[in-house]
Amino acid sequence: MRPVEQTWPADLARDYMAKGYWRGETFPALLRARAAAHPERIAMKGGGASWSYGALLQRAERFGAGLLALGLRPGDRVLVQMGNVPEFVEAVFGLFLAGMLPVYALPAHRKVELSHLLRTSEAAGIITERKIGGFDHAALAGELAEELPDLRHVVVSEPGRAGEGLAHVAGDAAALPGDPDPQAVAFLQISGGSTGLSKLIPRTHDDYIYSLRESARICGLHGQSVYMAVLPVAHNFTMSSPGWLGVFYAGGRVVLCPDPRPETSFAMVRDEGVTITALVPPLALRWLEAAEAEAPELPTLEVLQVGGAKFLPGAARRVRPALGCRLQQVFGMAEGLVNYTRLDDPEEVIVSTQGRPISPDDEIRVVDDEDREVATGGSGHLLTRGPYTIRAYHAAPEANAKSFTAEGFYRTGDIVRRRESGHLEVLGRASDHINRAGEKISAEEIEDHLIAHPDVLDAVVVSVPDPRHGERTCAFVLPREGAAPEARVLRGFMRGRDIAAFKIPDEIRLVSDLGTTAVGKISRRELRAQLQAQASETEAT
Ligand code: OOB
Repeated sequence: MRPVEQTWPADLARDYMAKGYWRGETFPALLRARAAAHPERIAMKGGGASWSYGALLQRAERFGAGLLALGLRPGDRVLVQMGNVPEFVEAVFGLFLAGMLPVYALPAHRKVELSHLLRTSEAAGIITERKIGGFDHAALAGELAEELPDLRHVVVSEPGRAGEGLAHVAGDAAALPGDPDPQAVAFLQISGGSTGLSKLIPRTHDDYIYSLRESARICGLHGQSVYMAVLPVAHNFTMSSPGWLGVFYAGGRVVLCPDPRPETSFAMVRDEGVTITALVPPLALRWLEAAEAEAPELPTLEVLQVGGAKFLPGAARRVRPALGCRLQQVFGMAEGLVNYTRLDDPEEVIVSTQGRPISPDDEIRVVDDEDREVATGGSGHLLTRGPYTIRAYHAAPEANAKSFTAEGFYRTGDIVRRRESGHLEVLGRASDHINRAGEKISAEEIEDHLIAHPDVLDAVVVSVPDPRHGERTCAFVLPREGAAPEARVLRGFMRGRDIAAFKIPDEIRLVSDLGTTAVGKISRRELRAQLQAQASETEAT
């Protein structure tokens, strides 16, 4: 079995320790410390269950020991595929306590993605729910176990008993191993690419706990914070920015929201006294629309985090008036680097940037196509390295050669502009510019103008090959409920916004749906690729 490693150069590792970033904390020690300090405090509620820190530790120990009793060994990789249920957290901490490495899959993953993740990680086990959203995951796991010789154990969380789904896997906590090496890999996260097959991201105890400890501080978390998990709990944003792990770090409470619709979420915010939650932009737009219609009373909600994809300034400005809370933009990646707008940043910075890095030692380079540094204020490719950004994917030499520079910088694939203050604006992906007769147009800039129109809920702009301009712009527009703005009207509206004429879309198509990706966010890169193909196809016929 190939070892899972993640190493930083020795001198940097020493520096990160000396600066107090890496403190030798580990996940087993973290949960034990919280359970010792606040045994009775509620750590998590969801699916009818309510667990104190003491109860969570006890369950995780019993489950982890149960995995050892089944024959799994410390060092084994175990894929976890579950919805937003408390058993997910029990399983993950059970694995940590047993010295095993969780491999995080999303509920939407099916055979192709799962078998890729299982093979690449050489996973010895899979933990899943019998059914998620009607799909039979137990049957699929069984099928995969027949095909993959490494996959020897299938553990199925049984439905119908609040928080008791994993109770049948139990062992004696005395069998658990000692604390792991803080610089060892704790788990494998998956890369956010919404197309193709994900790469595996090995994160260590030290590096990940540094990022979530600082995230908790930046987000102002404390023992009374109540975080509502709406997005999938296995996604890096929900897990550690500050996510449920950051909340546990701070000794607060996590509540799991069963479905992301505004009605359900608003009721949960009220019932549970939620202080902070995190959304992707399309969901944030739905919340804004609902809140503007019904003006819900959400007095406990202090912070709404929005991230994962670009949240356009026009929408960002509506958060405080509609929801009565502060907005925090989060621009992160499972590979490491996370940027936050700070809670006390000026409004203009909060609505129009995607924040600045967590760490003073997050090195940021903005470069042109030839890797030459671009002056502050100019736009370019974002490269980064630092105390919690990986140096390599697991078992992916080709991807590593493409994704990391010789000096160990990660090529994020994002085009950004860096301000004097260090705040970053995400302008798009490397291929999201439209080059119209030599004029570069940022798709997002045009989308931002379009969504400023009261009849437009969302918009995606792509380039289409054009005989005259090389490329021209095509805008797919999702109108608000009941609206059907005419192209002529939208063009007139955009002209009224004092922008260069070449930025007015050449073509505007109204659509009833813009589609979503596996994590439930609209990945604009993926969408543009799809819509671009569609637009070019209809062009050809
Ligand atoms: C988060 O992580 P991933 O790994 O699913 O996706 C990372 C990519 C980034 O490279 C960027 O292209 C995009 O998602 N992205 C954003 C963004 N946040 C992420 N693009 C524009 N604006 C933003 N605010 O998506 C993720 C991980 C941790 C925290 C938050 C998000």
